[in-house]
Amino acid sequence: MVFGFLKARFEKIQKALTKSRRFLGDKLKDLFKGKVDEAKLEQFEEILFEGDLGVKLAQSLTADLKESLRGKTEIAEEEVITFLKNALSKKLDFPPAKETPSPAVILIVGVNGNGKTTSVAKLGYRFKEAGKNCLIGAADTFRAAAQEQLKMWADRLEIPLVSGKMGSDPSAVVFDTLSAAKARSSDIVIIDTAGRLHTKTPLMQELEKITRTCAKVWPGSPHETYLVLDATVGQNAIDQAKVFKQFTPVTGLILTKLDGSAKGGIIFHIYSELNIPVRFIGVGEGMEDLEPFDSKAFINGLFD
Ligand SMILES: Nc1nc2c(ncn2[C@@H]2O[C@H](COP(=O)(O)OP(=O)(O)O)[C@@H](O)[C@H]2O)c(=O)[nH]1
Ligand SMILES: [Mg+2]
Repeated sequence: MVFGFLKARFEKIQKALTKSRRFLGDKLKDLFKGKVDEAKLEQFEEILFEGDLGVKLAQSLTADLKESLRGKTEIAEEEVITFLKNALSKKLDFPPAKETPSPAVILIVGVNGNGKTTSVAKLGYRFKEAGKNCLIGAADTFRAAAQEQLKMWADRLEIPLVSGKMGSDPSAVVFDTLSAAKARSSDIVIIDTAGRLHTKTPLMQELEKITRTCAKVWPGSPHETYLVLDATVGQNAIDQAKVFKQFTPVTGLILTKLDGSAKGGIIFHIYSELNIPVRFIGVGEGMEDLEPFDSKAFINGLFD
């Protein structure tokens, strides 16, 4: 039973990584058929770079591979893959996620269209399945469509929702949500926020106010602030994360749309640049399509 569940999870991740695998694992396997020479090592670096691992990481992994070859001219492709799997898992050496405390407030932030609202719904589904009493706060008061979308999800999931008037101060919605959560003794509160361009300072300051409001109404909250990044945008995700990190303490990342992305390698680049752990990955549009990030399953999925 447990084994069947793990297998299903593994297959889901495997499937979501199909495009990324074609871009990385499959290319490397092809490259290392036959003799190894300098040109191949250069191509190795190029493939890593094109696989969105970033220049620095591509260079250092290539140097490490050279070192481990030590003049050998033949190497089985499996050896290169094993080398790379080990080297990559060392690059994601962040501590595994602790179980979310209960009660807890989870704040969801990120750029428009990255998948915040969908991730709120997916998290709600997960926690509800785990028997938690959830409450969702609709602090995206910017677009009517956003509120409707979240309401639709909340209705489907049968999770209560607190929202505010269109155009009202999102911090006021946060205040109402946390007050309601206390009154109803909710276990998990998930707060959706408006998409903000990381380049617009006033919007980023609004985020600071939201975080402050959380702490005022519920000391110690938000317990988690997840930044939602879209895996299909590559390098730009790193620029976004850098700015968000300045305005709010980001405790983890949700990397969405891996199912449609060839840029799964971005995870290594993001962590090497920002030191923020990836906590969940989005592998589809449905409420069940969110998986806790497991570096081993992820790395295997990139190659096998
Ligand atoms: N394929 C895929 N689509 C996703 C994923 N997460 C979100 N989406 C889609 O991305 C679009 C934008 O998502 P939304 O949650 O509205 O983004 P928001 O603006 O950040 O709230 C929607 O069409 C979602 O269905 C994912 O993991 N995989
Ligand atoms: Mg939204």
